[in-house]
Amino acid sequence: MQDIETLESELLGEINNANDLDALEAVRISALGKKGRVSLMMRGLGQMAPEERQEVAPRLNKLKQSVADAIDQAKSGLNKKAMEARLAAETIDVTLPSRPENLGRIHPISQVVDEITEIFADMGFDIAEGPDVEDDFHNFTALNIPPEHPARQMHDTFYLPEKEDGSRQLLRTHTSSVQIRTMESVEPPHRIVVPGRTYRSDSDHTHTPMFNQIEGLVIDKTSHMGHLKGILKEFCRAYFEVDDVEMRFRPSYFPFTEPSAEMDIRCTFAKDHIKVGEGDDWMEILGCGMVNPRVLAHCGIDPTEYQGFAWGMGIDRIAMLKYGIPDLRAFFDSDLRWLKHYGFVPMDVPTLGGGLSR
Ligand code: 2U9
Repeated sequence: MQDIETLESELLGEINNANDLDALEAVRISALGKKGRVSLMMRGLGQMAPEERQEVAPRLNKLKQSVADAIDQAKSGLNKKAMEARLAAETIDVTLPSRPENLGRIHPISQVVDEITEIFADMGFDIAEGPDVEDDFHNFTALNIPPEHPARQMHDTFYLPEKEDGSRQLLRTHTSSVQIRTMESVEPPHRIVVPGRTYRSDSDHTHTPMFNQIEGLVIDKTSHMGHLKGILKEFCRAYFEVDDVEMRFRPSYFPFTEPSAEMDIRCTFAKDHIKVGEGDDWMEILGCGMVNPRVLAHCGIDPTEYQGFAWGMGIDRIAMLKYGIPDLRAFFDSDLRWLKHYGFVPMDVPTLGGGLSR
């Protein structure tokens, strides 16, 4: 029988020299496996005289234990080394610049919606959304547009097929139905902006059957036209990225607001885009007014306790104005060359601090 101490130092040497987990496993099998060198020596105990066995057995057990411990220790060392090598090979340098050119482009309408909602969110407004398919009550009646009202014809509504009960759903003609839904379901005060798609059966070079609007609503106990003007001025300054904008309010009529006004801003029309805040021209950008008390009553709000204002504007036109986009219909053509030219890089998220448009 081989000398136990010599075998131990041989095996510990082999364990020490195993460079990877496979080599270590081979050493383990050759030492402690069924036909391994240590196992064979243990099997030899059976042939020994009792006195000899008493002397050799504890030494063999010690050998087995020390080899098993050394293998365990080597194994955890090799595992650690393997993990370190993997971590080094798979490291991602998060400080490297991104490659936004591969991420496509943000459509100018989405960019402008992000810009406008950022401006109003910064003033403390919530963003509200609602369904494109509406019922008559939320799109018309609640907004003080009863069935025989001429505004119903003006809206050139798209209707869905008649239901069994004779009612017909429709594609919302403005996003105002979302303010109605908010007032029905949430207790006042309200301070919301509502971006969304709207639909009217109208198509020429300045109208598309689907267009985008953004509307705002403020309802509490003391809100008045002065607050409305202040909010809209701040909006124009931020959106057009100018220090000051002169505004002009002209009396107007909408069934859902009383009094109502249309707002113009001072500008000059340059060759392919406009300059806001200077010049001799005026451009209408939105309609607004104090919410008609009848509208509040339709939503279960007591008009003797609450009051407020609302405004609405078309997004497509103000996107064209800001970014010098000449043709409205190109917005909806899905032409990749157009999108590459007029679209925005995804990483340039508009923020008031970082700049809305760069
Ligand atoms: C509620 C009460 C009042 C929203 C308003 C306008 C005036 C307006 C047009 C602008 C251009 C629509 O896209 S456009 O054709 N909108 O002039 N919108 S006041 O008033 C509301 C909305 C909701 C409950």
